[in-house]
Amino acid sequence: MERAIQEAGLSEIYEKVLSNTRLSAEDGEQLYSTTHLPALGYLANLVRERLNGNRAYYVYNQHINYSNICINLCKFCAFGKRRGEPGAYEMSIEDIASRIREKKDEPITEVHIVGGLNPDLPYQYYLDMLRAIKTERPEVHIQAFTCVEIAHLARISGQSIPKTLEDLVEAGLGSIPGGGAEVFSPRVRKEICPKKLPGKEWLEIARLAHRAGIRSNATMLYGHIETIAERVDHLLALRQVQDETGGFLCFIPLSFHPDNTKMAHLPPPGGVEDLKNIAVSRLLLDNFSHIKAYWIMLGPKVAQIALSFGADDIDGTILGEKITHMAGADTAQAMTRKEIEHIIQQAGRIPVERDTLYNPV
Ligand code: V47
Repeated sequence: MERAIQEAGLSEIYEKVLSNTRLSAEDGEQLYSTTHLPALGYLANLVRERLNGNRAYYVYNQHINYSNICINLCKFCAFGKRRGEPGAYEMSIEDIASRIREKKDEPITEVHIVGGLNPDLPYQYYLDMLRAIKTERPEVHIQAFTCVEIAHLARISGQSIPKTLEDLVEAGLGSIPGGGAEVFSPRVRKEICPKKLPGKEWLEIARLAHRAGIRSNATMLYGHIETIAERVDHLLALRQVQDETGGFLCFIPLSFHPDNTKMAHLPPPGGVEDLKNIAVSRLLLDNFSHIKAYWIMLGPKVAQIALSFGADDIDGTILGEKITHMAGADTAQAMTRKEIEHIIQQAGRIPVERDTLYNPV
């Protein structure tokens, strides 16, 4: 492999990886630009195995997308709808409680909740949702509301972000999912999600959550109009916050699904782009313990290969996801524990069931 690394012009980066030296923005751009995929994967895998050995994590989780009615209507999103539009929906607290009840016999440890910015739902709805889930399943960890939703909740409650977070934790919030980050670049946001919370504010909410002791995830939506430099800036902005707080649990590159969106004319990113984003994020985000290959978006086959390109986590059973499926994902709605363990073992890794905070279950 050293010969391949040399031929790829990646020897200096290889030396840095071996000596655990932080990579620069220029290194990041060079890694994204390489066409030598095996050399890139080899470098990322060195870091992956240094941090996580041969383990590949998964979580037994259930997804709830409580409403798709949204005031942002981002161009890349097929999930968000206006009220009254065909397909628009809003779950009642009882609907949500009954979804939790339906799965009570399954050993779920995490409930993952993301929704649109619904202008009609009151602040109390979100607190009631958390409490209702905790009443049904007191032991479950609730990972809910992206930084974008947290900003919306602070706005409708008329409170500060820290006070809003305090209320949510008191009602049962355990941690915050990584969505809404998209690409932080103002140029990209202006084009694809002009109404969404600016990137700087997303980062500030993550910081405030971490300071309040709430862990969160981070994502990047790639494969649309963003440049390589904008991807690298995004990753380095996350690395900076992680240096300050250490509060991010994992990073998840999200592969753009164009179907049924206002950007449906764009081709979806291919498998090479998917693997590059896993590998480069593993190499640049030296202070993140985990990189997740989100199988719902990558498909189980690419997710499985990603376990040798830097990823050490494959998300989980994911009962009931809607956001990716409305944008044309042809993956299943869920995987069983047996299926997940099988694809991990086939990749030569050891499956480890984890809870949300990466403690082995
Ligand atoms: O912010 C929306 C993305 C995110 C599309 O924290 C799309 O473990 C691709 O938060 N193509 C929400 N992506 C989902 C989310 C999430 C998902 C998986 C794991 C975690 C975690 C969090 O989904 C949005 C947006 O970036 N998204 N539409 C689309 N067409």
